[in-house]
Amino acid sequence: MTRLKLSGSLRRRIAQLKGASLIFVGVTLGIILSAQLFCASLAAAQPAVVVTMSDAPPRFIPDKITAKVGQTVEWKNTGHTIHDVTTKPGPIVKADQVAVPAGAQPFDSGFLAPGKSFSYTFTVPGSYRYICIPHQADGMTGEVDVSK
Ligand SMILES: [Cu+2]
Repeated sequence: MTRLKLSGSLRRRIAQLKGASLIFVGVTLGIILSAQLFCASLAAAQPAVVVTMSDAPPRFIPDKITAKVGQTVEWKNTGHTIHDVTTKPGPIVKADQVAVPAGAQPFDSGFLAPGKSFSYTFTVPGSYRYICIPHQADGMTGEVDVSK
């Protein structure tokens, strides 16, 4: 095996290149890691499921979804009229039209103007049935089945 005889200046240049490439690798890894962390935080902030609220016909799309405990569902009013999401029985909402599992608090978005949205994070597993108050007579109802 023969070894190349390198001059001192060439050795120093190679050492400099090695140092520079190590810095490059370090910076590249740093960029990749921070991009991954950024994506992970985006994923955590994004709802598990998005349900749109449409006008014609008045519907929740999709009207039946599943979610895991801790996940957030977002309802978006993509229509041109007011919609709402409620699991709360009241003067207008009959008790048998809505349901939440034992131990869960009913929720109500209030009236959502076009373009507005409502998010709810499910913490109790079970079956949730909700309606849109202005369009309950039109069959605008939905269901979320939440598993552990
Ligand atoms: Cu509606």
